[in-house]
Amino acid sequence: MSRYLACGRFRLELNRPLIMGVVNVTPDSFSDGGQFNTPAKAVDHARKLIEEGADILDIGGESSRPGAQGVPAEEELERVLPVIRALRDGSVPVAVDTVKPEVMRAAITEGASMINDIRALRETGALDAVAASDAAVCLMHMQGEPRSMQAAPRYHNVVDEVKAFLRDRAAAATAAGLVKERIVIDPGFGFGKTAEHNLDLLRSLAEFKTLGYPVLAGLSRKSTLGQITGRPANERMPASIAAALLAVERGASIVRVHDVAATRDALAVLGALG
Ligand code: HH2
Repeated sequence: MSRYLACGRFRLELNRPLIMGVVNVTPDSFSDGGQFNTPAKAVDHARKLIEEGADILDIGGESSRPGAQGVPAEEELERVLPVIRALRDGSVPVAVDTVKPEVMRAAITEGASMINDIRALRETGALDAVAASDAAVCLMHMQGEPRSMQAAPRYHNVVDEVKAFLRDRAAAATAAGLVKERIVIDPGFGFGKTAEHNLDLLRSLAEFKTLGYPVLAGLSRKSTLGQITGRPANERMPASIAAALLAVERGASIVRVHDVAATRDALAVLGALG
């Protein structure tokens, strides 16, 4: 595995776990209830996350929560472009959470350094949109589509199937011209998976590293943590910290989280053990 991630003008060393801070510019995200649904509020929130120690910001203009409806590209761009422009000259790379090639292209042109795609560049034109740039990409596994993915998730062997999918998508990305140093893989916790599937993936997370790419884990505030603790999304911070630590212990290079300051402290304790 490469020791760094090539991410636009940034080179992120992977000798310690990195924190990706979530900034949803959406009215309907499950996790933060549309609190940052104007560009100005999202930018303020992003700056706070940088102060708290975020290594990457993940800007999302379309909710992918179970049951979510898609938004047109123009609306997504109206949400994310002002945020990218306000943050692009800052100290940390800006990732954009999108599945649409036209949003990817515009986001990269406006200064995004990474594309975070829950469809792993399967949309027609998405591979080319990223390959034509120097942006990094996160390839995530999802069974089905957000609208219906939680209806009846089914696998013979969730770990093997998700691994095979990510191996194929990484091969497609390298065939399209991306060097390995630009690619991150993600098993996609909660995307067409039951709580048991998610726990199987977390237990076996170390196996994903054998594919040769840094692994990103996004468990923050997710419903599996709600099922375990009985708590609503806004009370899942302690469970999210535990999940982030367990993911890093199992080899995750990047954790995608809402609570950056608390995650930073928890990872500092883990790091102190050496
Ligand atoms: N999870 C969410 C969105 N994007 N991207 C990656 N790579 N991995 C994830 O696990 C992941 C993701 C869902 O969380 P959130 O952004 O808080 O909610 P919403 O989809 O409602 O915006």
